Amino acid sequence: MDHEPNPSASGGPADQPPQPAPEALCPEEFTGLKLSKPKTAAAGATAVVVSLGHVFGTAGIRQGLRALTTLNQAQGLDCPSCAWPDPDAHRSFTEFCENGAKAVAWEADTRRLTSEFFRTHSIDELAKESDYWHGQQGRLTEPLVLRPGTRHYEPISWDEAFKLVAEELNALASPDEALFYTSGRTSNEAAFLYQLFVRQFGTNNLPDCSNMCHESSGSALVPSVGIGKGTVKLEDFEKSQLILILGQNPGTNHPRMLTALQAAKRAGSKIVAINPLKEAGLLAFRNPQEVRGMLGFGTPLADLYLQVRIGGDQALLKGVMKALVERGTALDRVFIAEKTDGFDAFAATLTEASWEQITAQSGIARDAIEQFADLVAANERIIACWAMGLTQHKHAVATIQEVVNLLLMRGSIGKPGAGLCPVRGHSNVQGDRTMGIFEKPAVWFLDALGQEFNFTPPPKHGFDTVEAIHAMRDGRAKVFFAMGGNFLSATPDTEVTGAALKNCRLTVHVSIKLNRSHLVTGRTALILPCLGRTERDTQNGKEQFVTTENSMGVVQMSRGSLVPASPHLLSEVAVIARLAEATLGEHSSVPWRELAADYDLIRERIERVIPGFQDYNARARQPGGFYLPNSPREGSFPTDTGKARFTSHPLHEVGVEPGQLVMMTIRTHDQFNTTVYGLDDRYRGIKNERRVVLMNTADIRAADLTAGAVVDLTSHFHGDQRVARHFIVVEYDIPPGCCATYFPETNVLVPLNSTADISNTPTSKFVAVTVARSAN
Ligand SMILES: Nc1nc2c(c(=O)[nH]1)N[C@H]1C(S)=C(S)[C@@H](COP(=O)(O)OP(=O)(O)OC[C@H]3O[C@@H](n4cnc5c(=O)[nH]c(N)nc54)[C@H](O)[C@@H]3O)O[C@H]1N2
Ligand SMILES: Nc1nc2c(c(=O)[nH]1)N[C@H]1C(S)=C(S)[C@@H](COP(=O)(O)OP(=O)(O)OC[C@H]3O[C@@H](n4cnc5c(=O)[nH]c(N)nc54)[C@H](O)[C@@H]3O)O[C@H]1N2
Ligand SMILES: [Mo]
Repeated sequence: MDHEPNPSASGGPADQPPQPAPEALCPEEFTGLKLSKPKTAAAGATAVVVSLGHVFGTAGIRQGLRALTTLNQAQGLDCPSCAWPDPDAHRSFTEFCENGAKAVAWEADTRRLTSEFFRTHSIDELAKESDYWHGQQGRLTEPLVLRPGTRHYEPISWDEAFKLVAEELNALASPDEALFYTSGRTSNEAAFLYQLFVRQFGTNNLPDCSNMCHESSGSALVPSVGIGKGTVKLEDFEKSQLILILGQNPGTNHPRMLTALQAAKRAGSKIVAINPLKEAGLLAFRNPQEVRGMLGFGTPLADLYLQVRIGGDQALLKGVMKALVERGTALDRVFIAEKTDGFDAFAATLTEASWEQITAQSGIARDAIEQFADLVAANERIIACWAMGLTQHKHAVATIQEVVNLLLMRGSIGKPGAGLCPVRGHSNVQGDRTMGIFEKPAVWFLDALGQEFNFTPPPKHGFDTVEAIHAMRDGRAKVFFAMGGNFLSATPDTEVTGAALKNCRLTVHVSIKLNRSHLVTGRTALILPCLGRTERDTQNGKEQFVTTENSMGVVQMSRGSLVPASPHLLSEVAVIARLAEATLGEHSSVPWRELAADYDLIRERIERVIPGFQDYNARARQPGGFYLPNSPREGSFPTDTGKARFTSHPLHEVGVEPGQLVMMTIRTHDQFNTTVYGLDDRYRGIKNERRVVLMNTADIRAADLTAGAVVDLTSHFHGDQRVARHFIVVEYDIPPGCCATYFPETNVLVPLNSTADISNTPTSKFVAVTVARSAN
C-alpha cells in the first residue's frame, strides 16, 4: 500500500484552516435558453414519448423494457424515484411515470466508467464538467481510491478499501469524529445494518437527506399528533371532499399522485392549490394511461389557486382559520372537545393576527381567503398534502403545525377521506428513519437494539447534516462516509461544504454513478460502487430482495431484474457487512457475514427490534406488502396526553430588506435532486438551460433589467454575502418580491446558518437576494 499509514488522531489537514473550494461549484457556462409558454396541464402523450426516449436512449430497448415492465408491480421493482405509493389493488400494467422511467433509464445505463477513465481524467478536469455530463458517463464499475497528494482516482481491491476505511476509523480519537450520511434510496435492510454498524462503532452521527427534506414535518407532527408520519392511505383520496396541496409540485416530483387527484376529482372532491407558481400539474392532468388523456383531454384539478408569496403560508393559514372562527359554525366542536387540547390558547393567536398582516404577508386578498374558508367550512373530509414549499423555511415547523390546526378544527384527522399527507421525496426516506437512521434516536429504540445485539449503543445525540458540515469545517469530524447521495451538491452553502469536506482525512462514497461529491475530497477518498435497485442481487448463490416503506407507511419488496453493471459491484448490504467486519473485528456481537448472505435473517432481526414488523418475511412476500401501524389514522393520538394538540404560534414576520427579493430553489422537470437527466423544464416552458432566474415583470423593471439579461445573484444573511454568477432573467408569473432558481446551481447562496427553527433544515426556499447585471 502506498497510501500514508495511520494518522495520529490530532495530525493532518484538520488542524489547518479550511481551504476554499471553487471546484465545488457548478460550471457557469450557458447551454442555450429556449422559451415557450408554460403548460397548463401535465402529462399526456408527450410524457410517454419522453419516457420511452430516455429509456431506450441510455438503457437500450431490451434492458429498458425489462426494467420498466416490473416497475411498481407487486413483487417487482419499487421505483427508485419518488415515495408515492402504489395502488393496493388493480395496478395498471404501466404503473410508472415519466420521471420513474427517467430514473430507471439513468440507472440501467449501458455505458461504463472504468479505472481507465479516471487515469485519463483528473478530478480537476472532471470538476469543470456539469452535473448533467457527470451523469452521462455511465455506471461505476470498480472500487477506486484517490491517494493523498494525487489528482487521479486509481483502482483498489475491496479488501484493501475496507482495510483503509477501518484503519482511519479506528485511529480517530473518538467515534464521534466520524460521520455516516445516508441518502433516502437505501433499502430497509441496508439502513438497519448501517445504523447498527455505526452504533456499534460508537456514535449516533447519522445525518441524512431527511434533515434537508421533511425533517420539519416530523418535528411538527410528533408533538401535535404523536407520530412523525402522515395519516392517510391512497384510497382516502377518492373518499375525500377537499384536498389542499401546499408547496408541492406533483406534476414533476410525484407524477403518479396526479392519478389519485384525478380519481378524487371524478368522485367529486375539490382541490385548493397553494403555490407561488402556477404549476401545470396542479392545473390539469391528461392521464397518459387513458385514451382521452392521450388525445389531449385533461381533467381540471385546482378549483381554487392561491398564488401565495414565498413564506406566506403561515399567514394564509392563519387567515383561513380566523375566517372559520369568525363564522362560528364551521368548527367540529365535538371532535375538538373529545380528541384535542390547546384550542383556546390557539384561538387567541387568531384574534391577535390582524387581517392587514395576514393579507400583506400572504399576498392573498381577503375575498380569496374567504373563498378558501367557504370550501373548508363546507367539507369535513379534508386531506392536506405538502412538500418542500413548506418544510424549507425558518418557520416551517410552525407552518406545518398550522396545517394540523386547520384539520383539527374540522375534525379531519382519523377518519376515512381525511388526514395529513406529507409527500415524501426519496423512495425509502421514510423507511430509513423507521430503521433508525436518525441522529437523535429514541431511548426505546436504542434499548431494543442493544438488547437484540447484546451491546450498549451510545446515548449521546449525533450530528445532523448542518451540524456535520460545521464539525468537518471546524476539524471536529475527520472521516465522512456516505451511503448514497451527493452530499456536496445537496447541502447548502456549497463553498463552505466543499471546504469542510476537504478538511477531512478521509471521504468515502458508496455510489452508482459519478457525482460532484467524488471530486471535492478529503486527503484520501474512496468511491465504492454498488448495485442499483434495478439490478439482481445474488448472495451466496441465492437471489435476494429488499424492502422499502413508501409515503403512506406501506412496506413492500423490491427485486431487481437486470444483470449488474459490473461483476465487481457489491450490494449496499454487503458493503456495510464487510466494512463492519473490517472495522469492528472480533469485538462485534453481530454475525455480519451471515446476515449479509441472507436478507431474511436481517428482516428477522428488524422484526425483533422495531414494532409493526411482525411476520416481516412472510408479509413482505405478499403482493403489495403491508401497512405499518398508524394510530392517528384510526383516530387515537399517541401524544403524552393521548390527545391531538392545537399548537399556538404567533404570526411570524417574514420579509427581506427593501431592494431584496425572496428566492426559492426548486427542481426542474428533468432532474432528480442533484441528478440532472436533461436541461429542460418542460412544464414551465424553459428549455435547454438551468442557469435562469424566474422573476416578476415589476421586479425586473424595478431592478432596471430586461428579460434575457445576464445577472449575478447575491444572497444576504447577517451581514455576509454570497455570490452566484451568470443567470438569465426569465419573466415569469410569480408574486412580486419573489424569484425562483434551480437547485443545486444556487445552493452556494443558501447560508449554512439559515435553518428552520427546531428541525434545523436549511431554508432552501427562502433566501434573501439581490439581482444585478453581470459585470462580464
Ligand atoms: N422527478 C423528480 N421527482 C422527485 C424529486 C426530483 O428531484 N425529481 N425529488 C424527490 C424529493 S427528495 C423530494 S423532497 C420531492 C420534492 O418535491 P417538491 O416539494 O414538489 O419539490 P420542489 O421542486 O422543491 O418544489 C417545491 C414547490 O413548492 C413551491 N414553493 C416554494 N416555496 C413555497 C412557499 O413558500 N409556499 C408555498 N405554498 N409553495 C412554495 C414551489 O413553487 C414548488 O412548486 O420530490 C421527490 N421526487
Ligand atoms: N437548494 C436546495 N437544496 C436541496 C433541496 C432543495 O429543494 N433546494 N432539496 C433537499 C432534499 S429534499 C433532499 S432529499 C436532498 C437530496 O440529497 P441526496 O440524497 O444526498 O442527493 P441525491 O441527488 O438524491 O443523490 C444522488 C446520488 O445518489 C447516488 N445513488 C443513486 N442511486 C443509488 C443507490 O441505489 N445506491 C447508492 N449507494 N447510491 C445511489 C448516485 O450516485 C447519485 O449521484 O437535497 C436537499 N438539497
Ligand atoms: Mo427530499
